[in-house]
Amino acid sequence: MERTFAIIKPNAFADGNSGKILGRIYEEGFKVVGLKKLYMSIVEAEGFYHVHQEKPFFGELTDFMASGPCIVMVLEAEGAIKKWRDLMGATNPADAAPGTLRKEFGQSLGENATHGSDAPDTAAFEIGYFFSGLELL
Ligand code: 3AN
Repeated sequence: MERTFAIIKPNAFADGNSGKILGRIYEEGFKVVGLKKLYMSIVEAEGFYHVHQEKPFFGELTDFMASGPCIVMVLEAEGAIKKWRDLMGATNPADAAPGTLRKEFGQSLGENATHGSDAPDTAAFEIGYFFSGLELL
């Protein structure tokens, strides 16, 4: 079993799509090991996305992630990292395949509805950034 870190981003939360996204998560067979709503500060968003700090879109990205509440989750499944990224679809909703979450709930490259870890080391960092061990029992 593998764990990955996922976010229902502020646009999807504000649009009232959290329930539909969670429904898809359960339908696809993930176990929801951790889940909480939070309202990230800019500093928290900058720390979370530190790998992108040199990118031109860093300010836009961190402003957006701190623009409203989101839901952070730890999902467990066999091959969870790839399985969740497959369910999310391509980063840009315009390129995402039909039936994927970003196609259905994303508005733009920035406001693309969901986040998912891209590798085991980033999953470990991202899970530990938002969840303590006690919250994942
Ligand atoms: P992914 O989340 O699919 O792994 P990355 O790692 O390329 O995508 O980008 C991290 C986040 O930064 C994405 N979730 C996306 O919302 C945002 N992003 C990427 N490129 C841009 C861009 N050109 N303008 C605004 N936001 C962007």
